[in-house]
Amino acid sequence: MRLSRYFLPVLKETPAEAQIVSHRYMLRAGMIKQASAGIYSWLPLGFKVLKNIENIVHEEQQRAGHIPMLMPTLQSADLWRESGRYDAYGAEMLRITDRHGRDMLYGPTNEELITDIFRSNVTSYRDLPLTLYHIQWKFRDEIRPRFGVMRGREFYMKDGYNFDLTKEDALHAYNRHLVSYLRTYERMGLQAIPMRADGGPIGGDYTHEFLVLAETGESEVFYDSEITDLKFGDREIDYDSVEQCQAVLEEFTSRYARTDETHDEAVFNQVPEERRRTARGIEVGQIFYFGTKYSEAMNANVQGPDGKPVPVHMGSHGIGVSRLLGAIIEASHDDKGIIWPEGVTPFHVGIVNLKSGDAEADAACDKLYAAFTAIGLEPLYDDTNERAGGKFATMDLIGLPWRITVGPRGLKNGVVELTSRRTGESEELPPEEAVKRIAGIYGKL
Ligand code: P5A
Repeated sequence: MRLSRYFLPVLKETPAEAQIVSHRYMLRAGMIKQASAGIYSWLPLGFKVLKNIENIVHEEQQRAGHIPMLMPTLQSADLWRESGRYDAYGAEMLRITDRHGRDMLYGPTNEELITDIFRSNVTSYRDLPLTLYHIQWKFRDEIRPRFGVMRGREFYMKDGYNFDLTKEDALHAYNRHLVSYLRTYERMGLQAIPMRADGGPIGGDYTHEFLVLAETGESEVFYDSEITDLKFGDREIDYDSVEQCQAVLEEFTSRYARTDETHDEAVFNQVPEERRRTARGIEVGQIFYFGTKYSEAMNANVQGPDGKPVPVHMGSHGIGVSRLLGAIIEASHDDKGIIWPEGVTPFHVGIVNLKSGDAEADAACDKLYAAFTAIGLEPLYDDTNERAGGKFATMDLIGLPWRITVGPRGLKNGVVELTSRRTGESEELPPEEAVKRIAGIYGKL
């Protein structure tokens, strides 16, 4: 993409309404614009990152064997009356009446709708196990929407639902989700720690939240510092293996790690004092096992092996896709702007032309642009007439992990400058070498 043809409305001023760094940078980098309280338009740069995050979530869900689909945002109130949550959900639910006077709602989550799909189509235990998921907008009329996309009213969530014959099978589905979430967050450059939490309006008392440690996080958390040394890494896992998934769950949940909802001072005090930590965290996901809560209320039975109807065991599993943009920025920025991890960056590399209009500089930039495009990498090429300082400031703000600076002086010596956004270190090298280096970083050699 050439910057002269793009829509990147960066702001020079720091918006007064933004209290935390991720919100400030998302506004300044022209990623989002508030449409009304807690509701945002996703401008091109923000939309690109949102889609990158969504793609990682899709890939990891399908790697774990979960099946993608799409349910609507608007739901009928009747299903929620069956489960008893229409009244229980309270003021957070946005209720709508259609022209026929029918009660509708903008879905805050989808347990009822998916259970209805299941009971209408699945009748035998032979069709289990089954895990369906979608990535769709949700609405929760939060009393205090704040921090931009972190606590929105309209937000984007991946929500998945497992259906199993027995509790044991459903717990395997739970473990499988835990494993796939660890992989998912690490691919985004995040450490998200599973912590025992509370079921809230979703239900069930077996649930973990995934938290990214950050001072600006809304949750208070208590943990054994050893847990921060754990990495999932690039280990191969067989998602059908009960033992393998169980082993990962045990490895990642055996140390003390809880949110304030389930915190137990007496148990915490058994952790050696030097390892006890109290901190704040951003909740980027949550997994639940709630057994037959919805299947019993809504008659979602299958015929078991003995021919008798049995209610299915269920769980639901959510990832805060839009919140993740904020969480990643909170975890990865400096005083100049965002520093995107390679896994989610909106463009793979920035090209800064120090002298647009200079025939040699223009030709060198065009050549770099074509070389990256040919290997499937997407550059953002600043071909504008802005002065060098302004171009660098914009590149630093929007946080592309790598920048190539092209100017007549370097070109005379046959070199361009390659700069890492994270370390700030620069190196002069021939343009072909710079392309190779970037190609290697993104696994395109
Ligand atoms: C699990 C999937 C559920 O709703 N039902 C379907 C279950 N869980 S949850 O924990 O309530 O939400 C899942 C994740 O969504 C994100 N999230 C939000 N993101 C932005 N703004 C909000 N107001 C908001 N509320 C929830 C969180 O990341 C949460 O973990």
